Amino acid sequence: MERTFIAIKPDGVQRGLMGEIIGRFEAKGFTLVGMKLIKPTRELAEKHYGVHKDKPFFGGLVDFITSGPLVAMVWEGEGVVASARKLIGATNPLTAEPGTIRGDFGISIGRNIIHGSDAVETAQSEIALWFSEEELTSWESKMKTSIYE
Ligand code: DAT
Ligand code: MG
Repeated sequence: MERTFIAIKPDGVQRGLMGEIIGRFEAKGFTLVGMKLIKPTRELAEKHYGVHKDKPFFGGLVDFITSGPLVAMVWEGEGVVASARKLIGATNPLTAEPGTIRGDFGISIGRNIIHGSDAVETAQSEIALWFSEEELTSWESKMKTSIYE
């Protein structure tokens, strides 16, 4: 089954949006298979955002993501990578559609509340970066037959 890496960034934690965000993924029908509250090291943050290392916003992005605790999660389900990106919304919260997490709760691109992997391969490397195998738990929801045809 497909998995994706989701992080509620320090702004989402500070603003008390953890329950709201986790609730949206639960209500959609996806399964939480790993979760931890951590203040990432600079090394971890720089690896996570390595693809952006030459961008002008990279320093500020790493400063921000290491500024406080974030909620790192792995969610599982059919098509979860692309679906999570839709639940999250466009990168800039000001133009993200209402109904999406960023569209409903944010204004600034540098305070866009949540991260989600952008492709299946990215998800696999991000999950391996943030979680050990022992931190992930496979389980089957008893609602499975009501969620999947
Ligand atoms: P996404 O998080 O939607 O995958 P991204 O990978 O292009 O977006 O960028 C990673 C994060 O970097 C993004 O969530 C917020 C920040 N960011 C992107 N573009 C930015 C910009 N122009 N100015 C400031 N921060 C930016
Ligand atoms: Mg991205």
